[in-house]
Amino acid sequence: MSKCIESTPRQDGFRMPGEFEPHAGCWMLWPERTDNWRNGAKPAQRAFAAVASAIAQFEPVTVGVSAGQFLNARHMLPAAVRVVEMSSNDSWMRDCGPTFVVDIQGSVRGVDWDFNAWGGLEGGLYFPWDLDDLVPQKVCNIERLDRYKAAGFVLEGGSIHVDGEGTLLTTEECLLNTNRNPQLTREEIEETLREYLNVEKIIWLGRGVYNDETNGHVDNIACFIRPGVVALTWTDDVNDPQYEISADAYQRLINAVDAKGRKLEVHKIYQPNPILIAKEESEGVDSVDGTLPRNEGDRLAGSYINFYIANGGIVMPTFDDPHDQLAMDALSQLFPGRKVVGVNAREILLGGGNIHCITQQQPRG
Ligand code: KQY
Repeated sequence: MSKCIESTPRQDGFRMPGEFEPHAGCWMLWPERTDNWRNGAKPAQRAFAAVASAIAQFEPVTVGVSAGQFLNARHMLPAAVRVVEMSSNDSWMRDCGPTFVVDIQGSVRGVDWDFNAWGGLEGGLYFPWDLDDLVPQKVCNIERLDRYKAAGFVLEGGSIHVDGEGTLLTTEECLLNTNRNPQLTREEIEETLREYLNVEKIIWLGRGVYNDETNGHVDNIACFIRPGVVALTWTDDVNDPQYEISADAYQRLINAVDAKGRKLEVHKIYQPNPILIAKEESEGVDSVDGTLPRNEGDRLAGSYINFYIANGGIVMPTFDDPHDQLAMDALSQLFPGRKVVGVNAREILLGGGNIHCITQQQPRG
């Protein structure tokens, strides 16, 4: 049975675990909309399949797919990956999917936020988003998990990271944006996060990665490696627009203490060289009013921070860039005991996000 619960996770003793805690598996959605993914979404589907295969080495993966794409997805994905029919407006499970919470007995429940496609009618990335908004309910039904509905509160999973010990990392650019919860003050937003994720301390960064179309999701700029340890995207190039953003984030992080009163250890991960949309990439996307244009020469929000932490593994984006190996080496050192696997993620980046944005971990509980 899967029911909608009226109370909050905090009231019931549930908390959001860190991504580095054990997983029951990983959820994804299948890309197909041709106004976001070039060339009929075929290159993106190959990239999503590569991500699903990489994660499936470490833990069970389920991919939700439309009826029309079921057979194609089943064919392109390895047999170990479970494919379930699930309609959605696009394929960003991190953002439209449920956030899972656990209690001390090992029970797992979902949190179902309101989703408005990264800003609704004020700069959102597409309309409608009604099918995406149903994804948490569908996932919880399939898993027979009870669900908390955070009604009236807009949030995407990529806009938060937690350490599982009471600390949450987010950005002002996204959570305080007037296109998310304009009726709420910063304090009320913090209070809602405390209730639904059972955190104590919220560490606010300023902005996310330069040109990130999500209004600066934290999962592209910084993340917890484990409690007390954070990775941050970085450049030493003072002329790069990312420099000032990362420098500000660094200052905020080294001056913060977490919920347990610890100072944070901050590791800089050098970003890839600027990644620009090529002519043929731009031309492969259907131009549709109300969706973000993909113009030749526009800079994409490339970052190595957008990786997925699996049981015993890290699945990280690579870009055929000289910094790929540096980032891989850094993550290998930061995650001893996990095997780091790189997946070329340019096709995912062209759609506006990366590996973390298309995945959602379900904790083991
Ligand atoms: O989390 C993300 N980065 C999702 C971006 C959505 C892009 C839609 N075109």
